[in-house]
Amino acid sequence: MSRGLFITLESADGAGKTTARGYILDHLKARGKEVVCTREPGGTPFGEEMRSILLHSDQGILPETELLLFYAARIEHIDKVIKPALEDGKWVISDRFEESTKAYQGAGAGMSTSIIEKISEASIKGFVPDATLVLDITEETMRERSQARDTIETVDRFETESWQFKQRVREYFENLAQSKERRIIQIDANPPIDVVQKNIISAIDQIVDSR
Ligand code: T5A
Repeated sequence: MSRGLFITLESADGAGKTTARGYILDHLKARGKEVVCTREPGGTPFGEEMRSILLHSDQGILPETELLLFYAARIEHIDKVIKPALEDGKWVISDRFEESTKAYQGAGAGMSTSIIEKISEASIKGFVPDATLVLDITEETMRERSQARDTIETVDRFETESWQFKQRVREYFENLAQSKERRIIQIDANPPIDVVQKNIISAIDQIVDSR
């Protein structure tokens, strides 16, 4: 049996990853793939507990603690969910993965790249996705979607960060989307949902057909 493929979705808040994960799942199933859908932070019972702390704790978590918690949850996620599924020949779609740490804790919160790289190397040891779809949105789209979506009840710790923080995160993903790295696929996530869906499905078809 051939190994499955690990595909991640990355973006600033509210660009459409969760929506995309749903139709990618349907499309891959229609193309005969067994698929595991997962997310970060989360993906395991431990990871979901960490998610609740990371997104909603009011205990004033230090940036270093936050960074280590994201990687702790990621180690569990890779070991207990992602690798076993891939070895079983399944395709794994994750709503966020390591690029989110580089964007939010790195670019957003200002943790140094070298510290993040050292912790990454010590914990997940160079495990990278086979493909990363980066949903690229402009500042204008980000403002429109966040106004339409955010209420006091639904916002998490990261969504209450300053606009400058959110801009640094968005710019990280904008630069990543333009990277020449082979696994990176840029998706313009500004148009209406049906247009974005068509482009994402076309990118997924290219990945399937290249296997
Ligand atoms: N985080 C995470 C870190 O800081 N470090 C890390 O290492 C990791 C892994 C996770 C938070 O944790 C942080 C980042 C995050 O702040 P989350 O809930 O996973 O939180 O992240 P969000 O991006 O906030 O998730 P959302 O569900 O809010 O956004 P999505 O998934 O990108 O967007 P989606 O699909 O839910 O769509 C949002 C809304 O926009 C509409 C949808 O219908 C929906 O209402 N929409 C569109 N509207 C118009 N046109 C389109 N093309 C649209 N696409 C979607």
